[in-house]
Amino acid sequence: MRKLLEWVIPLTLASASWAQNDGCDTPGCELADTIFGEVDKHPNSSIDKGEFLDFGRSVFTSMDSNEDKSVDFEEFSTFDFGFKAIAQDAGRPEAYDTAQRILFAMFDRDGNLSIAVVEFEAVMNADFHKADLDNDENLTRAEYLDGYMINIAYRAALEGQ
Ligand SMILES: [Ca+2]
Ligand SMILES: [Ca+2]
Ligand SMILES: [Ca+2]
Repeated sequence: MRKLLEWVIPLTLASASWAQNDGCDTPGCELADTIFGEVDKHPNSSIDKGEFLDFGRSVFTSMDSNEDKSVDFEEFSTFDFGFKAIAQDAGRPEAYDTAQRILFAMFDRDGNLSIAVVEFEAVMNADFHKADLDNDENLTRAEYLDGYMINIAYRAALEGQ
């Protein structure tokens, strides 16, 4: 638990510094930007909650390779948006592994070492609202890049901030 807290505080600080940066100038940010384009099914440059949760469901299904409706750490760590290659290129594979463990622990709210569908959806829901700074039920590109926990965690790992 102590380890988790040591991470969360720098993550929060990193997130505040990114909020002033609307340009994308790192591979991690560019990848997050590409994913934003995938989630935004009706391209209007913001993601509504339906799009966000639909995307979450398809990610959950992709991760759950043995189709038992839960995701264990092995399944979770095998799935990769592309951040892993960037971490390897940047010589930061250990930081990436740590970020994955932290994210897994966040999703696994009851700590039974597996993520159930309800846990996953509850966290997606909470993360959407955390990122939606103006509470308009839509995530703009900036809100998504700077406020969504997954992006913050992986980018912090990749960029060493
Ligand atoms: Ca599974
Ligand atoms: Ca669980
Ligand atoms: Ca918003």
